[in-house]
Amino acid sequence: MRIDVVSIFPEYLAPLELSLIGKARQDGLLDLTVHDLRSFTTDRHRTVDDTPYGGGAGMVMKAEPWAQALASVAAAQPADAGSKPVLIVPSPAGERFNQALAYELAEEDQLVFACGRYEGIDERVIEWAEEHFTVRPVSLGDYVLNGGEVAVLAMVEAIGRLLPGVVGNPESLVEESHSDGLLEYPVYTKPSVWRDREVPAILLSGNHGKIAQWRRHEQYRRTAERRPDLLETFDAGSLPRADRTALADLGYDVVDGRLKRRPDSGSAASA
Ligand code: 6GU
Repeated sequence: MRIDVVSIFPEYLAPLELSLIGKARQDGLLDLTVHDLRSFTTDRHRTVDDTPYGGGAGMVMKAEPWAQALASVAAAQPADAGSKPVLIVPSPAGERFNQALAYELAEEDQLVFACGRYEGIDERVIEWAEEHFTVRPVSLGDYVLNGGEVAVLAMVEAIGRLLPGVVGNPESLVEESHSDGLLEYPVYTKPSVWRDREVPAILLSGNHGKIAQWRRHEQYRRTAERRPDLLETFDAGSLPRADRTALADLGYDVVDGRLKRRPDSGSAASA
């Protein structure tokens, strides 16, 4: 995969040289280039922003430097690419980033991230970019960051670790939070007793069927307690009886393949 990041703070992306993503770049699994937006300006002051039409606080990023930068990275499209590159515009006004979108974007040949600062980028750039890219404004969540750079660090890590060969043991991708629409079960390591706290006995039993069932039920318990919204969209169409019993204990019944919270059930956290 090829990734281009355009930013006025290229140094902000330095962590992408470290750890798993840094290793993936060294190994040639990920071809990532960070571009300085200011190098695409033509005036003496390397201006990237100006005051907003219509008035209001803050500054808006000018269209032309962005068009020059994006045209340049679009021209660098891999020769074997089958489609237009995807232009991801980090913005609190975008669609929500999640694990499903990470998997979807991990299939692309080229991703371009346009890091906005200030009050955002002149909207005409976004319209113009549709000619060269599939444009996707994307948000990490319902809060505001000063610019797209931190969001790009998060998204590149989430996407990059899904590329073949980046994570050493691909099985660890299967058993993690959100891979199956639920939160992950709790994990423990030695010693079996630590400051008078014991590891759940089932995990020491050697009974792998029982352990798998316990972990599954812990996933339901945690998800009901912390993220009940995830259970509303969870596909409960073909769950084993043991799963349905565990969910019933938490106050959820399966109705038409969906989980329905029983009105008379108490706090989801109590079971
Ligand atoms: Cl992707 N960008 C910015 N600037 N702020 C955010 C965000 C993204 N996601 C949440 N807040």
